[in-house]
Amino acid sequence: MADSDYGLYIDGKWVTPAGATRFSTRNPANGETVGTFVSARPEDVDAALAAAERAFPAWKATPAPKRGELLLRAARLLTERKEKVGRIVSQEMGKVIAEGLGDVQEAIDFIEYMAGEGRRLAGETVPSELRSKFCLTIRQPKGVVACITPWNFPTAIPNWKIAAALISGNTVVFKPATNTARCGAEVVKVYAEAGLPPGVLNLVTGSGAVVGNALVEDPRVRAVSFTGGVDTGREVYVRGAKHLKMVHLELGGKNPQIVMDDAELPLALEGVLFGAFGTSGQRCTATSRLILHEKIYEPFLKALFERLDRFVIGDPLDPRTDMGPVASADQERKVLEYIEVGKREAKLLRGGTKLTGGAFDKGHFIAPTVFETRHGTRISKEEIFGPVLSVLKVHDYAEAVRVANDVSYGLSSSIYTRDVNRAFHAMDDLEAGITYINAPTIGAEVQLPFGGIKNTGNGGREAGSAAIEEFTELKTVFIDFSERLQKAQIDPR
Ligand code: UN1
Repeated sequence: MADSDYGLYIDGKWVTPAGATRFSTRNPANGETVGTFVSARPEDVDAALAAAERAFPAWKATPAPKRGELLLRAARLLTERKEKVGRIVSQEMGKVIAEGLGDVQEAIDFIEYMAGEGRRLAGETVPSELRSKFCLTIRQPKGVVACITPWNFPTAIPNWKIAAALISGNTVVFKPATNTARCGAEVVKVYAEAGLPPGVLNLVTGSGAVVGNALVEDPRVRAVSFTGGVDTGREVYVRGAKHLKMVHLELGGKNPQIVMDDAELPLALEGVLFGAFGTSGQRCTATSRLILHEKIYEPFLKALFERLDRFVIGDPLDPRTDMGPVASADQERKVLEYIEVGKREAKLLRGGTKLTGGAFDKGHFIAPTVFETRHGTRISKEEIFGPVLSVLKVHDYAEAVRVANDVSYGLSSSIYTRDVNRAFHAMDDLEAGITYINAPTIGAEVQLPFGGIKNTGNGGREAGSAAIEEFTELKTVFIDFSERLQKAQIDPR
């Protein structure tokens, strides 16, 4: 097998089950094959779950700082391979190489952060209402957990989940998105080579319908951590609910960047270019709405178009490229459909086409697209997940906030203003899990919680120390050393 052909990783071994069918991933910039993978069947998922279940007691019993040492080793290996894996990210997913390397760096950052968490995993101690009684909480792993991850951050997001799950003492079955399976497999390789005991982390590649559902439905899986689209997320939640399991969801966004009339306009311009067209708009945190104060509306758009005219679209591996393709044929179709919707209900100001001719013909390239629209149109409310920006004109701050908040999602948000009081108001007023002041909607750092409100999820947070909450059970312990029966709430006060 070539080194771009991968098996499943089950119980500490790379395996290609007899009779397995394979699928391949393709470079969205040129259609070349990036890797081939096993389409796991229900019996393969079963083997992975059995291995994870067997490995759990010993992994739970391993002191958390020791688990942390293994994570640190994985982080070092990934650091050594950053260049190689970053290129694979760009080849398989299409983001430009600086972002491919950034994806891997985000993975490294988070593994290192979680390695340190092995020396904390803190509970709390709380006073008792009774004498000679001690009350505390400890964190315990949940057991076997399933990590189901998307293609847009194909090394970072798997690690947000895997590293947090592992440091907490869980064992993991990991299903990466099918179109970035090689990135997923490269992540697993790093942990395997770091010396993780067999069964602690298992990789099952394949479709959501077969592999994803089998994981979500299996009673051995105590928690599911899923990042992806809102429709699939809802289905995962409902399936998991039948088994009363904890389902953590990170879903979509329709993230606004507000630019007030007192904003530093060149800075706000750089912000929206990065926020809207970085990763070809395929971040949950991408800026998909630009809410402009009417006083700066015309000059701001003029400056935006001047910059877009010089935007370089093309080969993601060329460091001069500003924007690569969208990630797949499916994604291209979906984005182009939305562009058609936009043409009917709004005014197209820039782009609006698939790019063709020369090297573009082999890939899924879409021109950076800007619509002028009124609030309430589909393109201004639904997640598109592509390089499509809706521009909305507002009269004042109150209207900006009203428009910003009037969507079903609430992940990221941003305001550019030099008025410090207004910035603090925005911090409170914007309905989102993340608010940036004078910075774009993308680019969260791993040591802070990541997640959103409304249809962006179901209340949980990833990253930061919140990640530990996702993957642990909180146990309350009462230690009575009074040597008599004490009755809380009943004994005389
Ligand atoms: C995502 O798109 O789901 O904050 C993750 C950011 C990145 C992570 C995005 N650090 O834009």
